[in-house]
Order: sequence, then C-alpha cells, then structure tokens
Amino acid sequence: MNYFIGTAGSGKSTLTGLFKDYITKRDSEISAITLNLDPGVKTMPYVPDIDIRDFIVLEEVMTEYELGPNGAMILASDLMVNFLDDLKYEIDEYNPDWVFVDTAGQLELFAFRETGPLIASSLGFGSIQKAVSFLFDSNLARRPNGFISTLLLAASVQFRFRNISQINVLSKVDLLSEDQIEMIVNWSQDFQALEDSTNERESGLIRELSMLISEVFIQLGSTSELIPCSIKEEQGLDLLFAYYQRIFASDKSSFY
Ligand SMILES: Nc1nc2c(ncn2[C@@H]2O[C@H](COP(=O)(O)OP(=O)(O)OP(=O)(O)O)[C@@H](O)[C@H]2O)c(=O)[nH]1
Ligand SMILES: [Mg+2]
Repeated sequence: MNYFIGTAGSGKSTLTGLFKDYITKRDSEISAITLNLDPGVKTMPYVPDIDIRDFIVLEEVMTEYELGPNGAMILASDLMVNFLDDLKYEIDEYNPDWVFVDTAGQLELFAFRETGPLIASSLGFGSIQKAVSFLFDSNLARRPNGFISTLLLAASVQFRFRNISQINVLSKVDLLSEDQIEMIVNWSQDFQALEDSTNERESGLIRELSMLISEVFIQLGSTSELIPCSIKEEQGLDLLFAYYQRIFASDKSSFY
C-alpha cells in the first residue's frame, strides 16, 4: 500500500494513475488498484477504483455545515475516518496485490491533522506493508531555498508517519536539464553541496535561514536519496518500483 503525498500540483494524481498501469503492464499476474482520498477534487487524470467522494462530497459538506471551501475541506478530511470500514470493505473486495493511494493537494490536511496517520494505520493493519512516496516538485526543488522548504515538509511527513518507510521522489524532471537533476539529487545526499549552492545562489535573510536549516540536516546525517521521475517521459518508474520492492521484500505475496 503506497501513499503519494506532496505539495499541491506536485503530480500525485498523475503518478497514482500511471503507476497502477505501469505495474499491471509489467506483470499481468499482479493486481493493483487506486484509491482516491481527496474529497475535494473535481477532475482527475485517472478513474479511481475506490473513491472517498462516494462517501463525502465537498459541496454537500459546504451546504450542510454552512462552510466555505477551505473550512469544508478541513471538515471533509476529518470526516474521512468515519468511512474507514467502508474503504476497508471495498479494498478487500478487490483483494489486490497493490493499493496506490492518492491524497489531497493540501498536504497539511492529510499529513498534519490526525486523519492521515489514522487512516494509514487502520487501512494498513496487520501484515499489510506500507510506504509513503513524498513528491518533490521540480518546479520548487530547482532552487536551494525551494529544495530546503520541500525537504522540511518531507521530514515533517516522515515524522508524522514514523512507522512507515518513506521514499522521496523528484517529480517532473522533464522540466530540468540532466545537470540540474544531478545537482538536486546530490543535494539530497550531500548537504555540504546544498550549503555551497545556497551560498552561491541565495542572498540576505533567505540565505541565512537556508544555511541554518541545511546545517541542521548536515548534523542529522543524510536523508533518503531522491528518485528522479517524469510521468511525461515515463522516466524513473523502474527505479521507483525497485525501491518499493526493496521496502516490501520481506513478504512478496502481500504488497498491500
Ligand atoms: N512536465 C510534467 N508535468 C507533470 C508531470 N506529472 C504531472 N504533471 C502536471 O502537473 C499538473 C498537476 O498534476 P497532478 O497529478 O494533478 O498533481 P497533484 O499533486 O495530484 O495535484 P493536487 O491534487 O491538485 O495537489 C498537471 O498539469 C500534470 O499534467 C510530469 O512528470 N512532467
Ligand atoms: Mg491530485
């Protein structure tokens, strides 16, 4: 069971749909399903097999509780926990090898309130293996300060879902040159390089703050390596799959 989490527009939904297709094309014996946990989404790049919108509709929450879109989205996310048994039932009906879970654009609703960790522990109980794939949007991560902000978010998500292995993915790498990709992946492994780039490319308060934060990461040791991925060019999917396999290696018969 894999949860795609990341900043708004980082490519979670596209990757969810594509990865299901990728995995089933790779091995027709493997069954995979998609689960949409974004109650507010209007249009999606794939048709989810299981959809929280069958149980909670944002517009109805707005009308019933007389809330604006943001307040309703917070409440709708919190209300998801009432439908855990229904979601579990639907997943069991499919009895899949893999479940790819798409989460809301406002990542704080899923990751920083109680909902996400509660859903992750309830839906993935017992021997069901779980992973979080955190998306670093190339649009943000191409500059040291954007990279550092995303790194902080990724670290907070890791902290919230601390019992679940996390893979960090650099999404939309078709927007970057080979050199840029190499440099950003290197930042995730060598925080001294990140500090050097910060020094070169940022100035004033942003530079100072970025340097302080990268110092903290230097002291903490390295985080996981970023996996470059592009949906447009179908790049990095093999590598991402290899990482999932490594995480789930202990029980190949039950990936979800
Ligand atoms: N260039 C490029 N664009 C991409 C890629 N993946 C997704 N996109 C585009 O990025 C935009 C957002 O993609 P989504 O998959 O909807 O992103 P999301 O994280 O689900 O968005 P929210 O749910 O709104 O937070 C769309 O216009 C996609 O076509 C990619 O690999 N390369
Ligand atoms: Mg989405």
